[in-house]
Amino acid sequence: MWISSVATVTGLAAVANAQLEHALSPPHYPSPWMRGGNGWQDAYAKAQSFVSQLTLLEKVNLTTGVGWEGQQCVGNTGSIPRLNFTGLCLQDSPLGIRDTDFNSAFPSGMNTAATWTTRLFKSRGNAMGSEHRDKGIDAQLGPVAGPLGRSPAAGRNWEGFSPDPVLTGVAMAETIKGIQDAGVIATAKHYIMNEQEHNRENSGSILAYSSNVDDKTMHELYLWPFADSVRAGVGSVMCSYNNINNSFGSQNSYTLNYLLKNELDFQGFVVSDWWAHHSGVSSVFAGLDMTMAGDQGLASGNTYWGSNLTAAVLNGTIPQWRLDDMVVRIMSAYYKVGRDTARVPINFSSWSLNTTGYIHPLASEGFQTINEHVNVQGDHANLIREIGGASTVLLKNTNNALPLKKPSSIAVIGEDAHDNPGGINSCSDRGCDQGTLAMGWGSGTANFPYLIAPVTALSARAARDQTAFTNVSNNYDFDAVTKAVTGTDAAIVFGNANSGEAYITVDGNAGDRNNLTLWGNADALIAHVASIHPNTIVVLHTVGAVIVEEFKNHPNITALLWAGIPGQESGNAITDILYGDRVPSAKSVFTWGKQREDWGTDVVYTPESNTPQQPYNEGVFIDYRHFDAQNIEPSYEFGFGLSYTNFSYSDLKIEKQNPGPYEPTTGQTSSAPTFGTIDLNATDASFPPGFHVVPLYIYPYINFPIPRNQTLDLPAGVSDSSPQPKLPAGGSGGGNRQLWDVMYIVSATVTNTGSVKGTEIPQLYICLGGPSDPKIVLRGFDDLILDPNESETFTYQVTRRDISNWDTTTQNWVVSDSPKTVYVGSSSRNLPLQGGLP
Ligand SMILES: *[C@@H]1O[C@H](CO)[C@@H](O)[C@H](O)[C@H]1NC(C)=O
Ligand SMILES: *[C@@H]1O[C@H](CO)[C@@H](O)[C@H](O)[C@H]1NC(C)=O
Ligand SMILES: *[C@@H]1O[C@H](CO)[C@@H](O)[C@H](O)[C@H]1NC(C)=O
Ligand SMILES: *[C@@H]1O[C@H](CO)[C@@H](O)[C@H](O)[C@H]1NC(C)=O
Ligand SMILES: *[C@@H]1O[C@H](CO)[C@@H](O)[C@H](O)[C@H]1NC(C)=O
Ligand SMILES: *[C@@H]1O[C@H](CO)[C@@H](O)[C@H](O)[C@H]1NC(C)=O
Ligand SMILES: *[C@@H]1O[C@H](CO)[C@@H](O)[C@H](O)[C@H]1NC(C)=O
Ligand SMILES: *[C@@H]1O[C@H](CO)[C@@H](O)[C@H](O)[C@H]1NC(C)=O
Ligand SMILES: *[C@@H]1O[C@H](CO)[C@@H](O)[C@H](O)[C@H]1NC(C)=O
Ligand SMILES: *[C@@H]1O[C@H](CO)[C@@H](O)[C@H](O)[C@H]1NC(C)=O
Ligand SMILES: *[C@@H]1O[C@H](CO)[C@@H](O)[C@H](O)[C@H]1NC(C)=O
Ligand SMILES: CC(=O)N[C@H]1CO[C@H](CO)[C@@H](O)[C@@H]1O
Repeated sequence: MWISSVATVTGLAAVANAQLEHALSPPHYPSPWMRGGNGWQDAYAKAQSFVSQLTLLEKVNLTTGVGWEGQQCVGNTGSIPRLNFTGLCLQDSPLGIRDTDFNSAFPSGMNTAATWTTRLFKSRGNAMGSEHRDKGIDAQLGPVAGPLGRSPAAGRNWEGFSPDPVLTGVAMAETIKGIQDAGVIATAKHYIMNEQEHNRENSGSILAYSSNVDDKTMHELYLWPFADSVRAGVGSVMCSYNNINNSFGSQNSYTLNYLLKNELDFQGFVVSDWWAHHSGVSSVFAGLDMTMAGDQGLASGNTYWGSNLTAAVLNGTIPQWRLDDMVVRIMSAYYKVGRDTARVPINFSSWSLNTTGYIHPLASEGFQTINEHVNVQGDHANLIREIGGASTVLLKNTNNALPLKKPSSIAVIGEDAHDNPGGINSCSDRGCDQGTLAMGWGSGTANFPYLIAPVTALSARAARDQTAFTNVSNNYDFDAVTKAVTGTDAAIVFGNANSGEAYITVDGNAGDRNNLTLWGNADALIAHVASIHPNTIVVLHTVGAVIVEEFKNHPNITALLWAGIPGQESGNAITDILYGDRVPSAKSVFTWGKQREDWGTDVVYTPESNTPQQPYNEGVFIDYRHFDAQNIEPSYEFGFGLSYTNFSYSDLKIEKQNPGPYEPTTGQTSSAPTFGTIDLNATDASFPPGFHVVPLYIYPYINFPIPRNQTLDLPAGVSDSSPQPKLPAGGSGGGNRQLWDVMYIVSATVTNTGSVKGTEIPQLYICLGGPSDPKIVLRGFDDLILDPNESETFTYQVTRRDISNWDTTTQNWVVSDSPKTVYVGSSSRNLPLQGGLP
């Protein structure tokens, strides 16, 4: 395996210009070494002096996980006892700390995006970061921009933000800044095109699928939010399980070396997804810097790196400069976010909520205190409730059904309004669909400290108002439902649709959803209530789009709300909205099709061969770009959402700026530096005398003969440490810095024409004008809080990047000659203002 994967990489070099069906990834070597630019200078200097004192074994220790359940965290690197440096702790998840207690369960990424509020993106990041910091975690494994959301049924879309790359990019950047301001390394993942769960990993003779995408689509869609992440200074990027052009994410020299480390000038470290690692030497050269969980397979006891990496340096196959670059990137991320001052010892264990247990759980060794039950929640409940409400999209509201005004009676119907009878955390990694849905399932989860079910908050509110209250949790007992709703002022029906990560199957759904309808008979339940009650209010807790065309058109369904998966304050958040204590302001972050076929892209459930190919033939046309291009009318469009007030748009102004011409980055890097000297005497790399070996634990020591004269068919240039050319589109974090030159300042007046105070999300779209461009693409947005009759100016600075296309020949961004139009309005299909960009 070690050798054959090297050969695989080499084999890829031979083929070029293949079609997408079996596209191959071009080789790109050597792996760019860190240079310490773009706000990384201080961290780089500190990392250099730290790394310069390390021995070979100590350096290898920082690159390699100790193996599954080797230590307290979900991922742990080796340590440096000589310097009293404990190993790095990497911990899930993107919505709160996984596998511990006294933590918060935040709203999903998708909900957060639906607020379209950068302040909330960053506050959530900062709150999550501080919780991770106070449990002793070095790196939070989030946020997520892969999956982006190519297919609505894909299982992990909710962990990320939106299929729109700009909305996701802004959310990534703000979340990263929030996490890292709290003194914790953020990890942008899963890089890249990890767009479905089925066949994401090798299984028997069937390889993980290959996402095959053309260069233009890569830049204009999937890479875009990762560029924003790098620009925001993200410390770490996690590669994905899948292949990209038939080369694994963990050893794809084109995506890692060329795109991420060269063009985007990424200065932090690349970590593998857990066991997404498939080779030793070739992954090192392809740009991977840290392997997780460290073992080759779950609890396999052996590793591609660790002692194998030590051997590969000792036998001269891997040059010192490359190992040093891996370690200096890891330590630079550590210093950049201030881990040297923010760090507290790890005070929890992923593997047990008990106070005492094994520090090395796999080996059942080291019984001690493992969990101090540190309460890290602070006042985050308020923020969680605010985001929950601010992310609830009001899709339909007829006859002023909402907000509720002290109704004399209400009925709350549906299992999704009620507690999970087994308990809030009874399903491991939330792998079930019982009771109210406030989180999907998989590794992207956290334990709930508590979960306010809608029935709890709504019944409390009813008691306060002296409103008669009935409820039914059973989705199948229509007689009880009929009895409960009859004669009430309003019947509020809850339904959900769930999804998650592939390693858990729920009701036959192996991560990805099998369908786009509601779960557990909820569609029939809603139809039943609507057939007998003239004021049926429907609330959906779903992980993405579901088919709602019938609800939309049903005369008795007076209101329809999407509440997403809002986290621990779910019931309070929806009550705030239903009663008007918070005026809805959220906008849908995805398109609602009328039928599954409308999206044009879908999950592939059954591989067509042992090397499943996923050609992204649709190019940049996913979600609204596809609906617009094909003139498909959705149930609700991207960016749509109602309020309890109304807004008008006027007075579009476009001011052209003159930033000067775009200059491609030129010149060369310095040659690869090394830090300190390493001892190449193999005898010194063996286990020290008397060393206690923890069983199945991954170490850097050699206890086998070092292979020295194997035939390695390595691609050209892998070891080249001489100065390398910079890329025209590169040179700065996220790409050429002139891409952020302001070309136009666009402004518009937004007025609250209704009678209550509310927040409007003005959205700015651009038509790039070329024959192969989408009708419009989102570029900017804001959240304006307006009193009745109040007006405010929405301003957006259109950058060069905003009006550019990727040119595959020059490998750079270009502003085409096509006439460009800017649009401003309240959704992707309600754009009252437009003007040409001169
Ligand atoms: C994948 O192959 C396509 C078609 O040859 C090419 O345009 C694209 O740049 C390749 N991408 C990667 C990541 O290898
Ligand atoms: C490598 O890390 C392991 C696990 O933390 C530790 O036991 C070992 O002493 C470290 N080795 C060196 C050379 O620091
Ligand atoms: C080692 O680190 C721990 C935790 O940071 C600290 O309590 C201890 O004093 C340090 N020991 C030495 C010898 O520096
Ligand atoms: C080194 O890698 C080879 C090939 O994958 C593997 O068989 C071996 O177990 C590894 N060695 C160690 C010590 O993990
Ligand atoms: C050096 O060691 C590595 C790790 O065991 C091995 O994969 C590689 O083939 C060796 N190189 C040579 C030239 O034998
Ligand atoms: C937690 O403690 C209980 C009671 O001592 C024990 O039965 C259980 O196995 C422990 N759980 C873990 C994960 O160690
Ligand atoms: C109404 O809600 C309460 C609180 O969750 C629950 O205990 C009760 O079973 C529900 N009633 C019905 C009929 O489902
Ligand atoms: C869709 O899937 C859910 C969850 O497995 C299931 O409850 C529902 O019945 C399915 N819908 C249809 C129409 O089959
Ligand atoms: C609406 O509800 C009323 C009962 O109030 C019922 O008679 C009517 O059939 C319902 N309409 C539809 C379209 O189901
Ligand atoms: C390698 O190290 C061992 C033990 O430290 C020592 O005995 C031996 O002489 C060294 N070999 C060389 C070539 O320096
Ligand atoms: C190196 O190769 C030679 C033959 O080319 C062989 O005799 C020798 O055993 C090999 N040495 C090692 C350490 O594999
Ligand atoms: C054992 C240990 O170091 N526990 C730490 C747990 O976290 C708290 C607060 O974050 C620290 O103060 C403790 O030192």
